[in-house]
Amino acid sequence: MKRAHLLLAALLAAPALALAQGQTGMTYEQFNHIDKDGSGTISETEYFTFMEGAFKELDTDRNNSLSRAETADYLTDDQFSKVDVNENGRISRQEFLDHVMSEFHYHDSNKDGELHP
Ligand SMILES: [Ca+2]
Ligand SMILES: [Ca+2]
Ligand SMILES: [Ca+2]
Repeated sequence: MKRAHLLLAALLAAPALALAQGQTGMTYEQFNHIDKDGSGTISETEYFTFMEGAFKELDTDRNNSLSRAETADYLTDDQFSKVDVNENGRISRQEFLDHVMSEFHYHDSNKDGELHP
């Protein structure tokens, strides 16, 4: 499993309790991997760039959407349905990015545009 996939799984599968506590559900190593400029925080741009890359890696047949098969190792059926907002059985790039960016804003509890470890 590639590193990006592990991180994605951690982010998307973060337990509800951790989310409620405002934690990112990331390990130290995952955090540093996304924090490209080493500032100690993850900016919106760093997060977006990482997630665009994660989408490309998951989209193994390159049709610009994610099937249940492509995400089977990382998302449960319930999680898939949550991201597939228009319920067409595929996660589009837009649905994916909308979802992960809403997570970013959720975790950015002090609204400074940065995620702190
Ligand atoms: Ca940073
Ligand atoms: Ca695909
Ligand atoms: Ca969809």
